[in-house]
Parts: sequence; C-alpha cells; structure tokens
Amino acid sequence: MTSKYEAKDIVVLEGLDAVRLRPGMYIGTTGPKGFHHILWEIVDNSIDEISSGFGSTIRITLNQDGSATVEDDGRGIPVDIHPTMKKSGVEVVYTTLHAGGKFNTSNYKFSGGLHGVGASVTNALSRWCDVTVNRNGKIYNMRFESLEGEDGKIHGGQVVKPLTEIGKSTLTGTKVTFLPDDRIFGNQQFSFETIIKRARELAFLNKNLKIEIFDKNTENYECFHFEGGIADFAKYLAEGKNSLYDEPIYIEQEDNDFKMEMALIYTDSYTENCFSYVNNIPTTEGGTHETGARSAITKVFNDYARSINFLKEKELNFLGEDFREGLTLVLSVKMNNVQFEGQTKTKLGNPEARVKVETLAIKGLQEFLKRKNSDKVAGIILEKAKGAAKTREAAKRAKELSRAQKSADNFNLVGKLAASYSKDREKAELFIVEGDSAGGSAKQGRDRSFQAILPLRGKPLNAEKKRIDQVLGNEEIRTIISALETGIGEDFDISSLRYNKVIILSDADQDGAHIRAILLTFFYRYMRELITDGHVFIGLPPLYKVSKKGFEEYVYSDADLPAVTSKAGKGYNVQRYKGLGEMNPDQLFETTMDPEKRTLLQVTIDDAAEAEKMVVTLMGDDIEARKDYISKHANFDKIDEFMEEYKS
Ligand code: 28F
Repeated sequence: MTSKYEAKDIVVLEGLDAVRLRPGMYIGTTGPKGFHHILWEIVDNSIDEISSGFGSTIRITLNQDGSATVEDDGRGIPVDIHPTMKKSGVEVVYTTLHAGGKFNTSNYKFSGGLHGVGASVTNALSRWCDVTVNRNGKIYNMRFESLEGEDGKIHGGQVVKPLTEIGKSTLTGTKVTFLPDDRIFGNQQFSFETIIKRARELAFLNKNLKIEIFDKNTENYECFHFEGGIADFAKYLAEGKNSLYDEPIYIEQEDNDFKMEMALIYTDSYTENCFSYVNNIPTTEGGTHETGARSAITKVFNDYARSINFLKEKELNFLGEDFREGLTLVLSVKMNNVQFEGQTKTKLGNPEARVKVETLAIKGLQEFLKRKNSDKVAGIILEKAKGAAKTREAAKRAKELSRAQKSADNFNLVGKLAASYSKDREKAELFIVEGDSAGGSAKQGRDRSFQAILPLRGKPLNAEKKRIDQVLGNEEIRTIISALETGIGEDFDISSLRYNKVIILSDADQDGAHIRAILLTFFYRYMRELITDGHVFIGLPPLYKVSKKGFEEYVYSDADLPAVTSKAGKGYNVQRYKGLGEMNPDQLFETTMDPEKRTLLQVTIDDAAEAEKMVVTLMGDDIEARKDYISKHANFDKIDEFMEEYKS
C-alpha cells in the first residue's frame, strides 16, 4: 500500500455512455438489485478507505427526494490534478470507468464490488451526483448531471460544476449524494430493510467499521458496529441453537497481499452452516477458499487428537464431514484478481486461494490450540467429531447389514417362523410371541391358513439405547425384520409388508411389559409407518379362568373378576395365568388369537412429538424421568393400560 496518492496513478479504460447504453452489463439488472447496487458502489469506496486504516464511520442517509447520501471520515478523495488526464482525482473517480486503485493494486490492497466498476457507474446512472471532499484543511465540491446533449441523447455524469473550494475544515472525508435516474430505474425507492441487511453484514465483515443508516422519510435509524467482527457474526448465526462453547474460535492471518479471517463455533445441531466471503462479497456457492478452510480444520484437529492420544494409534483419522457436523463457519478472505465461477458467479475459482487459506488457517488454528484454555474447546470439538464419526460408521454398517440381511436372514428365519399358508396379505397376521413354550402353543393352536407365529427367545435389545448397527446386529430384531419383509429405516417400504396385523403377545407381567415396550420402541424408531398405518396390535391374554361344572369363563382384568365369580355362583374355581405358557394350544387360541373372541389393542400415535418424547423417556437412561413420565402421561393412545403395567 502506498500512503501517498497521485492522480496519475488512475488508469483509464472506458467512457460513461457505455454504461447508460447497457446498464445490465455493469450492474447486472436495472431492477431493485441494480438500483441498490449503485448505492453499494459508493459505500464500497468508503469501506476500501476505512479498511486501509483511514477513518471509521460510514453514514448512509435516505433523503426525502429519493436520493441517498453516503459519508465517510477517511482522507477524502484526492483533489490534485492528474498530470496527463488534466483532471482532479474526484473527477477521474466519478467520470472514468474502471478508475480507481481497484485495478491498480498499488493504492488499495484489495478491490471490492461485484462488478468492480466503481463510483463512475453510479454517476452515469444518476440524475445528478454531488461530491464533497474535506481534505487539506479545505472543503471541495463538485457536481455531475445526466443531461441531454446536442445529439438528442442523454449523456450520463456530465460535470456541471467543476471541483471548487467552498470552505475550510479541519476534518477529512468524502460525502456523496446521488439521485438514481428514473429514466433507467423507473420510480423505485431505496429499501431501508434491504440496506440494513447488507450494512449489518458489512459491519460484521469489517470489524473496524461503524455504519449508520438513517431514513429521513420514516426517521428509522440503525447503527452497526461489531468489535468482534466475524466472530460476532458466527455468534449471531448460531443464535437459537445451542452452542457447545461460548466464544467462537477466531483466527486472522495475512500473507503479503492475501488476508483471511475465520470464525468457528459448534452447536448441537447436525448440519453445517458456512458463510464465506471474498472482498466482502458473499460466495454462496463456496469455492477454493472454503475447501482450504475445511481441510485445515480437518488436519489441525486430527493432528491435535493424535497428539493428546484422543485418537489412539490404531484408530482412523476423523473425516472432514465429522468436523462439519454442527459447525457454524464464517470465512472472509481479501485478495486480488478474483475469479468468480459457478451458476450464479458466486463461487471462488482461484486455485491459489485454496492453498493460501489452508496454510494460513492451519497456522491460525495451531496458534489457537497453543493458547491457554483452548484444550477445553478443542476437547468439545473432538467429542462432537467422535459422535459424528460414530453415527457415520453406524449408518454405513446399517446400510450394509440391511442389504446383506435381505438374503441372509431368510435362512435365519427357517425353523423360527411358522408361516401361514395363505398369501393373502390383507388377512395375514403375525404373532410375535414371548418365549418358546408360548410360541409352541401358539404354533399348534393357531389358524394356519392366515396366522404366522414368531417366537422370541429372551429379550430383544432396547432399541432406544443402541445405535442402529447394534439394533440390527441383534438376532431377535433381525428375525422380526426378515419376517415383516419391509426393510427398515431409510429402506423401509410399507408396501412390502407381509402381514396386515402384527400382534405382540407377551405375558401380563413386568417382563412382558418390557418386551412390549422394546418392540414398540423399535417399530417407532425404525418402522414408524407400521404404527401410524395401524398395523401394530397388542394381544390381551386372560388373567384368570373361572370354572365349575358346566361353567367356564376367561377374565381379562382384575376389575372384571368379581362379576364373573358371582355369575358362576357357589363352588367355582379360579385359575390364575401367570404366563402365556400356562395355557394349552386350544386355550391360547380361544382366549387370545381367535378373531371372533380375542381382544386386541391397536397401537396408535396421537402426537408424534409427544410419542417421541415418551419413547425417549421410557426407554432412555433417566430412570427418575421415566417414572415421572409414566405416572403423568402415557400416550401411545390405547396402550395406556400397558404403560400402567410398565409402571409397576
Ligand atoms: C462517500 C464515498 O468514496 N471515499 C473515498 C478515498 C480516499 C482516497 C481515494 C477515495 C486511489 C487511486 C483511486 C486519499 N488519499 N466515499 C469515498 N475515500 N479514494 S474514495 O483515492 C482514490 C483512489 O485511485 C485516497 C490517498 N490515497 C487515497
């Protein structure tokens, strides 16, 4: 950066008529975006000046006549005469396309502006433009207008008042007021909302900048100044999520004419939120700088994980994606000769930017890790990555298993599942029966034409506490999945369901209740449609049989017992069934499986969020919360009874 400016430094490329002829070529569109673009061209010049270290404040005023004023407290645009152009610096900046240090890197380090065309475009597309400069202890003023020439055409940005000394001042700075030309833009107005959005962003991106916006029409006022810069930006973006630590990691590195700033904060979300910028321009499509930043994060934290033995020798490195889960990243680079690519020209293409950002970010992150108390934050990040890696591996294994299983487990099923004869899916029923002995009775007692029996040995594992790979590794669960033929999770396909009714048959004791809860949790987690489409039922076995000569009746609840015994009269006998296994095949069919006589509870989910909460609470680790929840509300609709049992 040269501190001494000479007007001769300005390079001349093109005249202003071209701008009015094809405004779209210079500002993209003459719609609202282009209309505001000519304001940002002026603001960009102020930002260039302030970020070079001169001045601190930009004030934008929306005036009542539809014009806008932009002021800064920089050095003021040079007023000396360019030796060959014989024009003042102000005139050159406002009447020459591509004028300015932007394309002559000796004056300003980095160029701004999407099209990089500068203030002359604003002048060319304004009805009038008034420039006041405070510099050298004096106040200078110059005025431009778009006027009809002798050729009958309108020529934009004509000098109507040459640069004139109009007073004295000890201050320095530049103030520009312009009225967008309605012959170009129609009758549009500046939008306070649009302006404050971008102004806020600019204030985040330039931490030394204070930016005020005042709308004289509405008296609306906003002022932005973020001392933390993009670190504050990252915080702002993470608002409403749960941050895993308080202050974002902020790094700032420079290498000759390349500057990069990065702020990272992790939240408990599972997605990445990345905002990147080049010369204050958003790079929505990402690009080489983002790639460089990501590889730096991956490398530095993997190395750190090794160095503290968080990753053991034989463990694999985390992948880039593991470090992206829950990451809010703001990346801002300043550089020259920017190449934009992509669908919307918002993707940085410069290959050297990847290398530079990666190198600088590695340096910055390593410096961060050496700082006191960084180990806590780093530990949190490593834990988050570890969780992400686990999920990633589990998901991968689950997919493989789920696929491999389709063929393998049909074999697994043989000998366990007693299939039904009929292929009529509408009528078909699958009984999942607790225990081998009850399973044996059910197999003998069933109506083979449409009832299939799957006995469960032991308890299937608790689906809530395990990751999907473990769930799928469990033999009992795999058998159920194979029998239903639907697949699970992402691969779940309800149209492949073999049985219209899936009936859980377990003992009326605590173990039985537990098995039901486990199965329902599994269905809820991995085959939710099975429940929502009404395919899941709970079979109700009788608790008692009341009998005497010529009288026999099954009783399904304690409450009903007195009524039945009094109906039986004197000399009856009450048999209490402790488990399904105590009934012989005929009894089991008659009491629990016969569609004509049995009682089934259909499992429904009234409110998915509530059900979710219930499953988490019922099957999760917090025992107190579980008890509490059960006594307050058990909400699998009709299985409230079952939850009552579970409570005991
Ligand atoms: C309201 C809009 O445009 N502010 C500006 C400066 C300061 C200098 C400058 C501008 C250098 C080579 C173009 C002063 N002293 N606000 C503004 N403040 N332009 S624009 O220089 C002109 C550029 O070509 C400036 C020493 N060096 C630069």
